[in-house]
Amino acid sequence: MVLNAGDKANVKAVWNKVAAHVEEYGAETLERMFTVYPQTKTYFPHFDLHHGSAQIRTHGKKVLTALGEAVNHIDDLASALSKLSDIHAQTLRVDPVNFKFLNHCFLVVVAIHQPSVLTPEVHVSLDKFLSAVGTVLTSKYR
Ligand code: HNI
Repeated sequence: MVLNAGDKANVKAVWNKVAAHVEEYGAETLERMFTVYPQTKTYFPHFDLHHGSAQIRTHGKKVLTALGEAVNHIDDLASALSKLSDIHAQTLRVDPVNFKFLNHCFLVVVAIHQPSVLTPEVHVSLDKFLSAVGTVLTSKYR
């Protein structure tokens, strides 16, 4: 998934709106994922998954902060995400299909909270970026 210059600018524009809300949007993304794709809950047996859970908020913030780091290193996602890629492939062993579910839920959250920023063109660019992140995070499975 090749991000062109326009895609990169679009993703940065989205992140200007998301950056101030990483905990809120991150938690909502996870809650949506756990509700819509309940099989994703199996990776979090040690979490309190109720609405408003402190663990979900903390984890949501971690996930979106990592995505923000990826935006900051959008020209070199493989290096920026190398450590996280190791963790997801070797320790957590999250089935790659789940990255599509998380990405979709995040797109829904952006659409709800920042409708004006999510033009069709920006939607495509954000989708490409999230796919690229998912590809890197699932690149070290063996
Ligand atoms: Ni993910 C831990 C980022 C997708 C299940 N994940 C993390 C951490 C970050 C992170 C950051 C904390 C790592 C550490 O402790 O150093 N995860 C991301 C990103 C994506 C992603 C950026 C995709 C955009 N993770 C997923 C998916 C699942 C997932 C799709 C499963 C459905 N992640 C986990 C689990 C942990 C985790 C499980 C460990 C949580 C804990 O605290 O025990």
